Amino acid sequence: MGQEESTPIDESSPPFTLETRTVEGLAKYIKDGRARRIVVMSGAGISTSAGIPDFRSPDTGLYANLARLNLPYAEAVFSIDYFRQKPEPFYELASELFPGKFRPTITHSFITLLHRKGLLLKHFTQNIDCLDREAGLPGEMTVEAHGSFATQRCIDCKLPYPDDEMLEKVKNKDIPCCKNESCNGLVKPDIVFFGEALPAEFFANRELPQQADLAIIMGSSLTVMPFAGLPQLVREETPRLLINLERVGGIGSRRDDVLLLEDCDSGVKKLAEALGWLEELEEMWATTGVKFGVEPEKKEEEGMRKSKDEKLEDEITKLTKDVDETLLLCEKHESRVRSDFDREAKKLLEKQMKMGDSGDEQEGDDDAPPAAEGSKGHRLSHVFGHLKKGSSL
Ligand code: CNA
Repeated sequence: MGQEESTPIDESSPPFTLETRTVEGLAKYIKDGRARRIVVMSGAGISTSAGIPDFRSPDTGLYANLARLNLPYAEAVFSIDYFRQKPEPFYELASELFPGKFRPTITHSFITLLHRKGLLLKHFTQNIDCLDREAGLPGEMTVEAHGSFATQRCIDCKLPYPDDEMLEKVKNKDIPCCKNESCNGLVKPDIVFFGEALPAEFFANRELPQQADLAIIMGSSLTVMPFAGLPQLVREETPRLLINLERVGGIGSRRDDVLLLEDCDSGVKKLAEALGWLEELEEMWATTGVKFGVEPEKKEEEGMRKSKDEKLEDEITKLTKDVDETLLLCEKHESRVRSDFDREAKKLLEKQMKMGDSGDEQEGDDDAPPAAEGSKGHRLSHVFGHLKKGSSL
């Protein structure tokens, strides 16, 4: 496999297959039904947000953090010769990485979504963590190029070892040995160590990238051969999307290469959004959290939406109550003012009637209601029409 031209494509050079070399251009290509055989190629970077370190990221990568295992060199933990002599460091690591502890990422769910939409031709992965299976992707859709923790066997006689017993051993950091007592060889998960051949399945499916009408490469440094050669097998006119923190493997040098140099999870969300699949993807990913005690996000969202509606309703009820109370207060106030007024008016009337009887003329009481201009005898009759007819104020 020759080394791919790595010079980035000249921006001014137009794409051949896509309308634009962008996520939107890719989404249109998929929505137009032109991508029906998608091949995904993934590496450790799709699982880092689940909490599993990759190998080679400086500081956070596994190789940068193996000092505690006292290895002669970092890769020794995955060397079959070293394992034969000293299996303990591998089992120390295995107890940390064993499947069941980690929730799949939204990127794993995106691969499952491609499959459910009938668009996934194959998922090639270098990962050994089985998180794609945990995200609901059927085992036969993935080529685990470097094997996985899913099964295990004796490294000498190859006798398979039971899953439940393996789980117990790994939990207790015990070293499992062959069930055949005459063999008693070391048992190892079926992950490919340095010095071991790749599974036959890898070679049997190696032609698939040539049949693809879209390749999505995610979270790999594309440094481990022969896996690293797979993107080059994709036909020249077939679009390739790289979602990775860094540019790798010469991707970005072809006319239909699209680069999203960022976190895998945010990259797949961008693509899903451009496709109009984001809600569906998030709902699918939410289901993977149940096992880990994470409430499905959709429910949370619904809850949030509901409580927003409820809050609005509460607000309206409160406002209505306030208005009612204010109106009631106004009515009470009006009726009190009115009755005070009536009382005063009545007092004034009686006084005036008395004065009328005695013939005295007297200026209005200071406390009495104001008199209408120019009126004397009928000052308040237009207001107090309910008072005794024929009476004058
Ligand atoms: P690697 O060589 O460690 O490279 C990882 C790549 O992913 C690098 O280019 C990183 O920049 C990039 N990356 C890291 N995090 C992210 C992220 N969140 N978003 C986007 N990009 C990111 O790993 P490869 O898979 O390329 O190397 C192959 C080895 C790694 C295989 O043999 C695996 O078995 C092995 N491995 C697997 C796992 C796992 O199963 N989860 C973990 C660690 C190593």
